[in-house]
Amino acid sequence: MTDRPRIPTNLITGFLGVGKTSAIRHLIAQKPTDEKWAVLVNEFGEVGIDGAIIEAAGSDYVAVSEIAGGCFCCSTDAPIEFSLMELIRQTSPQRVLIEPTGLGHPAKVLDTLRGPWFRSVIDLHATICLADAADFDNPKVTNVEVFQDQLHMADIVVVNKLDRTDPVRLNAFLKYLLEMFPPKSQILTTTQGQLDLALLDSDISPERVPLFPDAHRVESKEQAEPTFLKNNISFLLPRHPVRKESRQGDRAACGWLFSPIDSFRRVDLFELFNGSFDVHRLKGVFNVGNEWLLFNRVGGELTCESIPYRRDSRLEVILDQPSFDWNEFERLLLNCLRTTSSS
Ligand SMILES: Nc1nc2c(ncn2[C@@H]2O[C@H](COP(=O)(O)OP(=O)(O)O)[C@@H](O)[C@H]2O)c(=O)[nH]1
Ligand SMILES: [Mg+2]
Repeated sequence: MTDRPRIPTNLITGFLGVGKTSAIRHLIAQKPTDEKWAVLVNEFGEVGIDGAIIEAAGSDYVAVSEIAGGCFCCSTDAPIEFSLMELIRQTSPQRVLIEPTGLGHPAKVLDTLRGPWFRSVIDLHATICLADAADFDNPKVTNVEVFQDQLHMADIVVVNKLDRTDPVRLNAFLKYLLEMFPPKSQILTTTQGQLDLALLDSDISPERVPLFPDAHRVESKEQAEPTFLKNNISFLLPRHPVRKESRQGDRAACGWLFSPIDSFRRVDLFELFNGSFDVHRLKGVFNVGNEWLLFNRVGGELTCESIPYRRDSRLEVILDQPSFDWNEFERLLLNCLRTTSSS
C-alpha cells in the first residue's frame, strides 16, 4: 500500500444531530461518478443508522463501513485502526470521509490518523466541524468538554441549520468562533449540510491541540461489552426485536433491531416519536409496508423522509436524562406494528 498515492481523508465532526450525515450525503451527491470513495461512520449507540443512510445515498463507487456500539475515541471495542485499514484494503478508495459519533472526541482519532498505521497511507486534510448555533445557547451542550474540543480542533467550522437560527444567536456564535485561537482557516454557514466539494481539499493545521484531552474516556464497563447487534439480522424473529441499552455520563441510550418482515403503521410511529420525552437524538429506519422511512429527531424537531434502504427496521434513541423506562417504550413501539391483516 505504501507505493500508492496517499488517500485524501477528512474528519467530519460535530455534536449530536448537527448535520454531519447530511453533509456527507451532500458531498457524495457531488462525487465525480468514476471516483471511488470510502466512508467510515462511528455510532455511539449499538444500532448503526448512519451507515444505512449513507449507503442508500451512494452507489457502487461509495463503500461504507460502520462501527457501532461506542466511540472510537474512548471504547476499546471500536478501534479505528482495523476498520479503516480493512476498508481501505478492500476498496482502494480515492477519498476517505470519517464521521465520528456526536459524542466523540476528535483528538485521539486525529492522533491515530497521523500515527504509524496511516501516515504513509492517508493524506489528512482539513477537519470540518458542523455546528448548530442553537447548541451554543444550550448549557447541556456547551458544558460538554467534547463539544468544546470538537470546535477547538476543527480547521473549518460550518454553522449549519441557518434556516432555524435567529440572527442574534448566530452573530454571538460567529463572534465566539472568530475569537478562537488558533484561528479557524474558514468559518462558513449553510443549511442541510450543503458543503462544497472543494472544501475537502483544504489543508489541515498541525498545531491544534485539545483543551480537554481526557474528556470522554471509557466511563463504564457497559461500554466495553462486545457489540452484539452489529448488522447481524440472522437471529431476528418477526415481532421480537433485539434491544441494547447503553449509557454515556448522564445520557441514556437504547437501540432496537427488528426483522425486515416487521411492518409498521407510519401514523403511530409519528405519534410515538413526537412524544414529550427528553430526546436529544432519535433516528431510525422503518419498513412501513409500501416504502421505508427515515425518522430523525433532534431535540423537539422530528423529520421523516422516504429512503431506498431495505435491510431491517432499526432505531436508536439518546436521551438527555440518565435513565428511562425502555420496557414501556418498547411496548409502545411494538404497538406500532401492523398485524398481518391491518394496514
Ligand atoms: N432545519 C434543518 N434541519 C437540518 C439541517 N441540516 C440537517 N437537518 C436535519 O437534522 C437532523 C440530523 O441531521 P444529521 O445529518 O443526521 O446529523 P448528524 O447526527 O450530525 O449526522 C436530520 O433530521 C436532518 O434532516 C438544516 O440545515 N436545517
Ligand atoms: Mg450522523
